[in-house]
Amino acid sequence: MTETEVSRRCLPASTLAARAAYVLRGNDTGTVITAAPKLYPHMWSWDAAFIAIGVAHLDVRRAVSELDTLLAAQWHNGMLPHIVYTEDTDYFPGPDRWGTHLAEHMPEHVRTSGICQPPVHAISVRRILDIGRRAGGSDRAAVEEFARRAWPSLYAWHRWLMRFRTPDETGLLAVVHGWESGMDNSPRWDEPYAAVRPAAELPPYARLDLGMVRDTAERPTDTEYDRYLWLIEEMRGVRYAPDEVVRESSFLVGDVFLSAIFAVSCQVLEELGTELGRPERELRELAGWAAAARAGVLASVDPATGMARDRDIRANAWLSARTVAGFAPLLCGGAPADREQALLDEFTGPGWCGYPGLIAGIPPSVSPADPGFLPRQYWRGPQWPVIGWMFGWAFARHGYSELAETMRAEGLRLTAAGEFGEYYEPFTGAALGSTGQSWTAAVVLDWLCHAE
Ligand code: 2M8
Repeated sequence: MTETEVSRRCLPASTLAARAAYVLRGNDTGTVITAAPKLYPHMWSWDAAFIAIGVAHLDVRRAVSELDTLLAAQWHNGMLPHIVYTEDTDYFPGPDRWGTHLAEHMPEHVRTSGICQPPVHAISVRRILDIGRRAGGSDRAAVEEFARRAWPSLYAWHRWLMRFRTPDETGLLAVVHGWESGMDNSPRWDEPYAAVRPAAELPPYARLDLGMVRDTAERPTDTEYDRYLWLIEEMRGVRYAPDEVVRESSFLVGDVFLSAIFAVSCQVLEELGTELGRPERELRELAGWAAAARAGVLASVDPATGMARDRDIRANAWLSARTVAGFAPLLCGGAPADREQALLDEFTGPGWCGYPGLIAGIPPSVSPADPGFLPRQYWRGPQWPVIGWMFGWAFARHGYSELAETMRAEGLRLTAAGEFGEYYEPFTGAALGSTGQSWTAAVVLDWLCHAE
């Protein structure tokens, strides 16, 4: 079958749901639902949050235990690590390369990476709570008990981000590695990565990811990997002490997308904390953190384009790659009405979701109108269902219910063939990267169950 034929197959909703459930069950090792069957045989932090939402529609307690596994790997200083490793050895870099056993704050019973990922977890807990409450009975009791238990861990996670990742006056939260953004090789990071110079001491390594995808051009290049691994060496050198990492890392960028997620997650956590009767002081802090991060996102907006920008803190310069992250203000809200409307128009217009010829109106990772757009290359052009889900969720939260419904319908159009690709070629709808990707199956289930 050709790519186009595959993409046009459109399964009935019930079959799609059954397949999504099958993928999630298949990727379940019992304690961890791996991010993907072969390419990613471990737990990733933000994947786990989305996966738990999808699983909640099948089995609320399994969703709770997935997040419990992640939270049990939380570092003693509050950081939620970006990977929690299973016993599988088919992924590189593994825990030995990270050398996180050297870190003062890593819990003894787990093996993790030494960086973090976007803080979508409060959003996940909130959604699972709502799904569990609707289910009623003992599910309701279990999920309510979980929310009470998880809240302090989430608060500690947000406090860690605030304490260690707001190194300048912009209000943006900073990442010390492109992997922390979740958008690993996005053009957002090209300039700051150009300043990362792997030294001769970079230990040799063999990539395993290239053997797991059909077309290696869908993955980052070796030059990019050298830089990714050099940053690990730098962090390992300071034993992952968070203030030293920020001081020493040759990559330090205020990440506008992560900051917007942080802002809205702080609000979600504050609302949940109010419901749970958490101390006033903690609730006030969360509101303050949300306001500071939101102000940072809104202040980053380029007056010429209306899009939010990352900030290269090392080079003291705004970054202007034209990526989906520019729509960050739509995630956290708070822009003046006319600017928000202009950004919504841009999002739905011919440069993005309305670009002629797209299979589905989900924002591509880079605008197809941009000269750097590469339709099959990871975070440099393909559409990511999970990003569509994030915007749909935010639209619903901010009262744009029609747009939220559009994201749901278009997300289902993109994924209708039922392969649950990691990402999709925007003009053919071909599933790229890994198939059977858990977070794709999870957001499809959530869209199908439509749990507003
Ligand atoms: C991708 O990232 C990992 C490194 O963290 C990789 O390429 O090996 C990204 O898409 C990231 O956002 C995602 O969480 C992870 C697992 O799905 O894969």
